[in-house]
Amino acid sequence: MLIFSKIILLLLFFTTSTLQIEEYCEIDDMVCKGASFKQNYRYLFYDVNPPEGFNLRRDVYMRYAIWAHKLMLNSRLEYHKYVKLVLPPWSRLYHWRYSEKPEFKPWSYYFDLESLQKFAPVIEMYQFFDDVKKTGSNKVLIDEVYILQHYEDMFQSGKFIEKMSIEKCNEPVDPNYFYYKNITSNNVKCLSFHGFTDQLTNLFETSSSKTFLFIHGEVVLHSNFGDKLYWKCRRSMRFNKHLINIANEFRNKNLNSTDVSDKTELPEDWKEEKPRRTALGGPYLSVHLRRGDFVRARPKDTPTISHAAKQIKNRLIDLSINKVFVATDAKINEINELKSILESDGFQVLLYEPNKNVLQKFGDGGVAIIEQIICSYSRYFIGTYESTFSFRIQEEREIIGFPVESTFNRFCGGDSFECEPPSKWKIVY
Ligand code: GFB
Repeated sequence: MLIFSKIILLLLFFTTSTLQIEEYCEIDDMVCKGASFKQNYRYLFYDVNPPEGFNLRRDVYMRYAIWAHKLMLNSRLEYHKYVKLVLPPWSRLYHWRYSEKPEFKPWSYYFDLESLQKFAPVIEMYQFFDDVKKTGSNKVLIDEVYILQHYEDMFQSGKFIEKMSIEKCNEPVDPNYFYYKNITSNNVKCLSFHGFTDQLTNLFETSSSKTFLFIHGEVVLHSNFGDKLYWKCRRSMRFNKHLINIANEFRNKNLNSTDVSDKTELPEDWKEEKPRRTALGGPYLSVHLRRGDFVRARPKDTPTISHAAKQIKNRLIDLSINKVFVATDAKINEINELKSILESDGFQVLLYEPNKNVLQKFGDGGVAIIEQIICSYSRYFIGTYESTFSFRIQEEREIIGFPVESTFNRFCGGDSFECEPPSKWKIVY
């Protein structure tokens, strides 16, 4: 706005107890003064509703990573471009039963951090703390905390109108964040929100604060869902190389599957990647058979073990394949039941069983990723309806370049063999 044209925005150098005026930017000239300016980043934090699982969190990451990517490239003002998105560590996830050490796992345990950084200006939480320690403190007082919440009447009008406003909090305010005792704030507001990440840009660009935290980050929707930028960000989410190697070894040893024979080689650099449909996949069927809370919460869409076995058998016969790889959170007795039905019909059933080292180092999250990778390279995939675990496998298969028909398939619940097909989130640009 014009009224701002004479305002000098002060860049505030972050310390926990005091705020020092270090450098400034003139909005008129769009320039920043101060030799070490580039080192003085503004930090964005986000967190996700605690019960949400690993694979929804991966999607929420993309919303903020794309936003940070755009701030870095497109901001009106030079100083808005010096932004860092701080990755919330993986801790105390509801579904991860294996006692995880360290408790706050950095993203590099699961993803290739360098690859993420080629798309978005991300840093790990411990790297942020390293910056904080340089100020002589280990306490963090976040300048602006927004607890995002849905409008109570959001779905009543039937119209999608983007809006946001500071309102009364719907939930009690928790004074600590990310389960850390040394991160807090004196400036916490509840932000009722309806819309996409880009709507947050105004909030960021009209403030001189150095640190921002968005709690319930999942309330904000993708501004770029399904477009070229979306897929660029998704491609940047390559897994930790160690996990890829474990999955590849398993494919090679047990499934006669290699990238060369499966036509699934991906270039080292994903930046110029284009959509493709050339992958063949290894000579096995893969399935993601979600059990756990789905059995209770979604009985209509979740098959019994014997009905899942029938669907697997039919597909193996159609494909003239005799091996199935099963990714599942099923109980051991359910796995045994599935195996015994299929094996008695002469089919080979494979599951990934981690050794102690893998489990200790990467925990349940690492095991889940290894299974997801193995599913991503099969000739044909069947997933579980509306499971984000299955969605992420489907995205991976889109990136690798499989024919659409080999990817967007699901188990039917009840005793039916025909059911509503899954949404097809294809790469179409
Ligand atoms: O990733 P996720 O949230 O997908 O699944 P949904 C939750 C967790 O369950 C994963 C484990 O992070 C894994 O730890 N898990 C699920 C599996 N399937 C498998 C599997 O095939 N193999 C292995 N190793 N682990 C959401 C839940 O689950 O569904 C929400 O997070 C809610 O809390 C919602 O219940 C309905 O989208 O399947």
